[in-house]
Amino acid sequence: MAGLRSFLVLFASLGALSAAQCPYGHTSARSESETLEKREAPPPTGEHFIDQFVVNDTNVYLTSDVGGPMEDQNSLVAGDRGPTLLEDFIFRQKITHFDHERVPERAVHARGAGAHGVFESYGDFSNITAASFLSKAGKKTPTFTRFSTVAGSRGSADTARDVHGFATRFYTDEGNFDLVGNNIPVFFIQDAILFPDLIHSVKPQQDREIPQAATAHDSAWDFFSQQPSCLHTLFWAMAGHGIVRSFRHMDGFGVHTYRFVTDDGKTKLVKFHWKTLIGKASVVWEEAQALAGKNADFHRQDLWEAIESGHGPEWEFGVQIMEEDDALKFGFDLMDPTKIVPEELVPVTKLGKMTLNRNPTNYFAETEQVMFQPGHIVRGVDFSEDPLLQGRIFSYLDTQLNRNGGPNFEQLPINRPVVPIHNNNRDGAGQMLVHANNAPYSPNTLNNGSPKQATQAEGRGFFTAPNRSVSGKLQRAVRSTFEKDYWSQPRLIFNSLVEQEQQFLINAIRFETSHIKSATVKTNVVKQLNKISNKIAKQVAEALGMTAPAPDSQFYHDKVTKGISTLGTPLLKLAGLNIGVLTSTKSIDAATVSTLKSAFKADGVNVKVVGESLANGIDLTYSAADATDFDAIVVAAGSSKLFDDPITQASSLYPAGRPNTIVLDAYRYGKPIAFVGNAKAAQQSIQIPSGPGVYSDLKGRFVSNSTYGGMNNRTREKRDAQAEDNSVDLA
Ligand code: HDD
Repeated sequence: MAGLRSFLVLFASLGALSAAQCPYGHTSARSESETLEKREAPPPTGEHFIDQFVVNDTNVYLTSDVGGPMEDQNSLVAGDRGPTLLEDFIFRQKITHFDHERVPERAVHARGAGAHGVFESYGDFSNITAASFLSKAGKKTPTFTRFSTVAGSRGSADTARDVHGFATRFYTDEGNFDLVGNNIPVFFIQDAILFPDLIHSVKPQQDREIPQAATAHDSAWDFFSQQPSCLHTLFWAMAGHGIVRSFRHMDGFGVHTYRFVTDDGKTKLVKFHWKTLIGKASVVWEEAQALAGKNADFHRQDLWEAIESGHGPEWEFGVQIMEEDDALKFGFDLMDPTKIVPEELVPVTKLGKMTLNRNPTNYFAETEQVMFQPGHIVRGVDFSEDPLLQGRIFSYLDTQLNRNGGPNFEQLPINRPVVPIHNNNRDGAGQMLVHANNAPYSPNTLNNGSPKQATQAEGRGFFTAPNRSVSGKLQRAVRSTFEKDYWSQPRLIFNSLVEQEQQFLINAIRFETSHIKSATVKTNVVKQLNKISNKIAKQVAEALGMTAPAPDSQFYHDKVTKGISTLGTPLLKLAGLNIGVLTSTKSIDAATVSTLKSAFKADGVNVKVVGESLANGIDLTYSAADATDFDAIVVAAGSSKLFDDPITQASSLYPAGRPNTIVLDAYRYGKPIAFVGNAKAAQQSIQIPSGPGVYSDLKGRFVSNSTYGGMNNRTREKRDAQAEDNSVDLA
């Protein structure tokens, strides 16, 4: 079985506070000096800060909302056959609460999943930032991260092609810092005032609310082709970054340029990065579409299961650091969120690591009620003049007032910081605190001037970078320093993809634009694409039945950059991936199933064994199993009869041809497939050609005869060299 594990190596190369510590300090009086001191983060182990709010319903009586024990299974009615009485407060309370269970979903990023985690600093970075969570090697800070798609509503499918949200809150010992980013390092537009236009264009058509969670329609591409700043983000989304294998398999970006500020006020311009430690991976479009019907919760489930199995995803957190004077040095304005700074020019300095290690206890209380804001920043981090960021600082608070019906949502368990809150904000719907200070204003003498003003020099107050200054006349226009070249960087992205990904990207645009009805929009799209690449424009035009345009070469170039390709980057870990072993219940025993599973366990790989029935330790029946359940498939010895003839050999326990369909779909979705022992006959009978990612049995051993579907040549060479050592003995 040791050999079995080595198959995985080959596959890899393919591709808390206690009650006394209440955050608001209202259960234990704190001395002034205590609250003004620098505070330590809550202990990273032991009780989680959210635990103090968790309700335990074990072995208790049901009560009303105001505490009296009662029964609530029958409403109070008059006589045997009479109507329900208005007096029935139990009925009214239960139904009223139910009627108000929903809050407005997020205007964008409505569909998402979240998890708690911990961030650990790699060092003392006080030379670049005063942020306390980066002040010491090994310092741990609790986090909560929510991943999302953008356009779809709350019930839409996870695998819709879309930009993915990657929002993380650091519960630091100096307050909450939210990094509300995406898995794509750029954004569609340069000015927040265009956000409603962008979102109205990508959301479903106004009259029939179709299509859901999709940009394959006229208005989206009308906007994209009229607003060419969209093209760069669009190219990332049309490549694999729009259809990720899981949230774990994607990087994250702060997108905007921010500032780091030191205690003495020195500033640097920074761009934030999250780099996945599992490796980037995406699915192919055919599988994403199948998943949208077969398992709309695919990403949510993957995240949940990875954390439950102890293989919580990890990311390294880093920054590209640039000087204030460098703002225009790279050929564009660093305040322009439609541009990346290639890592060849400014490498990413790694600052720490985040591990997600705890699933929410209650989806609504935590994931739905978490209110991220780009405006939640801490001492040591400051904004930049990026007009998109400036607008976001307003929008999130505004939309959250709408979602929560008042300003006290920051007091909800998932939103409150892990440090005490002292200020003169008062009252409002849902106020949860009992403020004792009778002088809720500053300056005051009646409460000895407290809460005191914390400044840069005293009380470790937040401060805006002293270097920031502006001058000039008021204007309503695109900034003169914003590059008018919207095409060179999308071309850079395209050039940096491996060949198969380039074709996937073109196919994605072909799919989307084939849904456009307006001839004008189609023409405009092809014109824009032609400014990026004539090859792309030609291939799209061909699918649309249009004449291919002549090259418009002003922005053509051959440069490439790293960090863009998904298929060209080997996976770094296998944890949480699923292998399906197709077998026959008749030819396998429970001991073999169990040995198979434990052989993969050390790598965190789940093995699901598929058979005709659930006897002998089989996990899934052929009726229930689907290619989308697995990242790789092993057609095991003993199963070959199931593949011989879908009609005559089909078991009455599953629909005719089902095993064949699973293997064929896996092949179409680019998953590695291995045929073991006498299953080689199955490969012949279902006519899967040997080639990239298809492994066949040679002398009882597996040898790679090529690569994971979609691998590029560079990694293929390396992998083929490893093949001899990666033989597997499964038969
Ligand atoms: Fe936004 C939510 C990311 C531009 C307005 N945005 C939201 C979320 C993410 C982002 C990840 C979901 C947070 C969560 O999980 O709760 N948004 C971005 C990024 C942007 C961006 C990376 C550009 C760099 N957003 C942007 C602009 C505006 C908004 C320009 C408005 C002017 N975004 C919103 C919002 C949302 C939101 C409507 C919906 C729910 C919420 O804020 O709390 O206000």
